Amino acid sequence: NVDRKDGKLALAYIYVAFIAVFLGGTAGLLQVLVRSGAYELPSFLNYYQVLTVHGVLLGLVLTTFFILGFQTAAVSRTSGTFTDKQRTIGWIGFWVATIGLVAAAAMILTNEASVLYTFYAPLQAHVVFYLGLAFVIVGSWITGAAQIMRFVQWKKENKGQSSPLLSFMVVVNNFLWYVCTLGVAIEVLVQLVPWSLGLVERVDVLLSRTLFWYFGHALVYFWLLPAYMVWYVVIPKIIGGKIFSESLAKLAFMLFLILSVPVGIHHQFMEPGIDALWKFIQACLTFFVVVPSLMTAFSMFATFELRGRELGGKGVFGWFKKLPWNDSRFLLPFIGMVAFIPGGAGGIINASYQMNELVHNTIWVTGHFHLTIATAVALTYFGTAFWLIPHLNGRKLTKRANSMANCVGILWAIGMTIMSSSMHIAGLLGAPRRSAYSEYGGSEQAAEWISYQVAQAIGGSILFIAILVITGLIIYLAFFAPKGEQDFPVAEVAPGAAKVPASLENFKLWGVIMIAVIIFAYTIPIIDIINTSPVGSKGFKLW
Ligand code: HAS
Repeated sequence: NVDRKDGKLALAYIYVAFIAVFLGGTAGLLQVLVRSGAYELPSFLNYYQVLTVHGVLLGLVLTTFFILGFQTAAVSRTSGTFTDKQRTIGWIGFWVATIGLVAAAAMILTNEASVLYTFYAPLQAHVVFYLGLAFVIVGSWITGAAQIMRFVQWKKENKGQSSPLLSFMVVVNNFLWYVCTLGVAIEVLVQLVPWSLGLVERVDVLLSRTLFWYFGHALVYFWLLPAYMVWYVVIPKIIGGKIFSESLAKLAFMLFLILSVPVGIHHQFMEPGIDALWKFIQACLTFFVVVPSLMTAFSMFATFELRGRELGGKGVFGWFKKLPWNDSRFLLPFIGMVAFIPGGAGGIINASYQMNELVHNTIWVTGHFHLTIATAVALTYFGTAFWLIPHLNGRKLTKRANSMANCVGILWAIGMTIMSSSMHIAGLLGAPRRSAYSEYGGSEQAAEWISYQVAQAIGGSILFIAILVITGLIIYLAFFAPKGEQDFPVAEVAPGAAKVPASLENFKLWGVIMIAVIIFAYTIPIIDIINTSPVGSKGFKLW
């Protein structure tokens, strides 16, 4: 079990994450209603402010805070209780991140930072917004360090043994986070803060975007990997099965470590100023980073089929019926997995340069990330929180709460199918993302989008109902659920599995490969950007 003191730290993070779900979800409802044309925002709010609240709270706050909470619990469960020093470091990280969050939120609410969750130049925010985000990142580094310290202690105490899978995964995710956040930290400290303070007149927009996307794509895998932790380690236990292959899981995570960062330019295919060769190279690397997800799909199918057959499932699909469909701990992540199949396929379309020309900056992309982050990942987080919170605070996920949680999964599946499909279709018809309702001067093409925008509002409203149920459930599980024991499921490895090769545990080796691939993929594009920068002597230049 997770020690109660460690549990408090994990819970603090998770509660902040769910406050973000409620507020960010409300902003999402306003979003779809405005885009449908049926509703106008009150005069004290503007469209981009609401879009920023939505993106920052759900894309940055829910994720980062849930991940830090979940990972703290996961390390404590599988490597052992934190020492007092480690836990204190964890709490320092929590407070640094939370102070940063409050500062950044205050700026968004006062319309001083309506710069969207991607916040790169040329949109400019109040300096306090940037500093607030910097604090959130530094806070996450500090808590992440506490998790790594606990893992290192385990390694010292258990020399020569292969490390606990869940803790190993947490450490990989933290390393990924340290390396990718360096890009955004440089962007914020070297470009955005001096510019926002008026110390420099201009900043290079292309450099700002490139530094952001160096961080921004690895960010999506920082979100995804905790969901994969649940899929690989927790789900097999819930269905009564075993981990299909520990080596496969560890290899998949190491592949994410080396391939998640050097693909950021696939967000910039349509941008001038980056040579086609580097776009091509990063497109190829993007296709490589699909591989660990395909490995994950293979492993999950194998786990499900093996268990289903063990329970007597016959024929090609008989095993499928044997899975525990009434158990929300399984059902919600499972719906997430199903959504990730079209979500991942959409990602592959985005990454195919020529097709990116069709979909870039259309609402297709919004459809893509509502399947990936907002369904595959978010539903896994929700399904996990519903058992993790009672595990940490000594309560129980009751039968009724479990049924409510299943309702969340079903509402989410229905709402997201309607919303995301209409986003994908409208995107192919040319509807732009990040824009409020407009008839574009009576344009015939824009008229085609309106029915899909209404469908998005219907889907979005169903999702909002799900968010109300989630909020109610979290409050119930935090304060009112009956006291009891709720298990933190961790599966064992299948018997007869081969020993994990030592090279897969060698962080130095994979770290060196990671840095080498990043240097290869980014050095020349960045030198090119700086050398051809239009920002003259009056503005800021790196060298
Ligand atoms: Fe993406 C844009 C490419 C994955 C999130 N992506 C975005 C943005 C976000 C985002 C937020 O190349 C917008 C950023 C912005 O604001 O501008 N993405 C990819 C690729 C993948 C991918 C190649 N994205 C993700 C994940 C995200 C995420 C994961 C969040 C968590 N994405 C792009 C590109 C763009 C982009 C371009 C830029 C577009 C533009 O022009 O602006 C891959 O990693 C996907 C691989 C996934 C798979 C699926 C494996 C399936 C599994 C489930 C198995 C199911 C089971 C259940 C076992 C290959 C593991 C079976 C049961 C049954 C009954 C069937």
